[in-house]
Amino acid sequence: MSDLKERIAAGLTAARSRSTAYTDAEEDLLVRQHSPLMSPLVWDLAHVGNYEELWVLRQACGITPLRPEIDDLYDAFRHPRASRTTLPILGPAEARRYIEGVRGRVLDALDAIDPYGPDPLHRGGFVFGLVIQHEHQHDETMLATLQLSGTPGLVRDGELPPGRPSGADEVFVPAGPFTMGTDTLPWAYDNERPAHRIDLPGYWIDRFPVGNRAYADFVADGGYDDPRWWSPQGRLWLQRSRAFAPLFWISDGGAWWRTRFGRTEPLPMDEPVQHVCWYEADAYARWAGRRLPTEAEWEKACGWDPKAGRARRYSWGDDDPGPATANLGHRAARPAPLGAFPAGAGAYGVEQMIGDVWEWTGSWFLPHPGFRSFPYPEYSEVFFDSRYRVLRGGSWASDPAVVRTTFRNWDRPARRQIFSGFRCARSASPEDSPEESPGHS
Ligand code: AVJ
Ligand code: FE
Repeated sequence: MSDLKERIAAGLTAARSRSTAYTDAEEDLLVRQHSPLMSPLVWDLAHVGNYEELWVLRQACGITPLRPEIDDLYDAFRHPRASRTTLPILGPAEARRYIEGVRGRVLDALDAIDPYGPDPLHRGGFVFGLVIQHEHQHDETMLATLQLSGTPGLVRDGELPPGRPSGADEVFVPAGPFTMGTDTLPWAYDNERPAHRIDLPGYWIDRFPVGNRAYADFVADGGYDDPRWWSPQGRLWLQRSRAFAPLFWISDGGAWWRTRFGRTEPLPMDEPVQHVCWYEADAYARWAGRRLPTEAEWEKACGWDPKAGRARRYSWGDDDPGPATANLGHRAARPAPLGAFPAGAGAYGVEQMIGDVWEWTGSWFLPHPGFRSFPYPEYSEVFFDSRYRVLRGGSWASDPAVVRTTFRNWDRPARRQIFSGFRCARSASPEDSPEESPGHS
């Protein structure tokens, strides 16, 4: 097998071993509705296999459907998440048999295809990249479901590097053009394309994500009770949700605790805040006299290399993520402390943009100029309706296959069961110059 085909086979196996680990549980845990926001885990499992059948076997290779009668059940647009336990979906044993049957045929298809031929689904292994990324995205969703269910056993205490002191610290990104998006990454989604020039005014952006300590100051300052900090929609969300702190925070009157996969532990003050929705991120930023970065500001700070005049695949360069550059792939079931990855810094000095927590941006999820839907409009295009905010950078729960400078995630602004945090930014004033920036490197 070619190198590319070997990499694809390894990617398929890695994604499947995650799905298997997250669904290696009692039947009841897999079929139950843990939250109206989430599917039962057994739905995600068979949906992953059904997507793989649909795209690799049927669309790319013209193979006759294995189980056409179940397509409707696993179409995410037909049935809302909250209704999926009421459908005649496959049980755990049958779901496992089905996805294994699909996978065997997919490996045969991999053998047979020509990744250098003209078919855009085959070229560069695109359709395999599509299903590998899709499975990893659902694996992260399954982790969020497991977190909501309080299931123990998913805390992995993998080693993470120590943090370093991190007071208020921001870096300056001078005015100038950069290239946003990509034309060349073979597995990039349609929404990351095409590459295009954007000229940004100068701005300041936090070196690190906002940490629990800083966020707890906002809470202690009455941030959740002060309408000044909240957008009109945010005020409505506050009233309806009765939120008083990030999801999974518990107050014992004096100190903060948090629950994580069924464990209760003191809130680690030096970790990035996670499980905040867009409204909370937006309110914090206003309280701090700042704002959320736009998506373009986030991407430029993350990946632009002004000396080379090109975008890097990750903030530190094009090398694959490693233990010293980012916290990805469920090494530990938590974000790393602030300052843990100096080797992962971008050209302007920002750190921890890749991994740890998804970062809310101030931008709606909209198409890049020149966008063309590929291979189907339901992946991205149907969400371009200004009801979804963009998140960037991936979380501790994201596999490296679904994280890069150009990768775009999106969600409703009220969602916070995802592994979401943020950092702040502010526009530069005319007298700001690169020389004055303490963080410019
Ligand atoms: C990009 C994470 C918003 O989970 O709805 C999964 C990814 N698309 N199956 C989602 C996705 C189709 C998507 N997000
Ligand atoms: Fe899906």
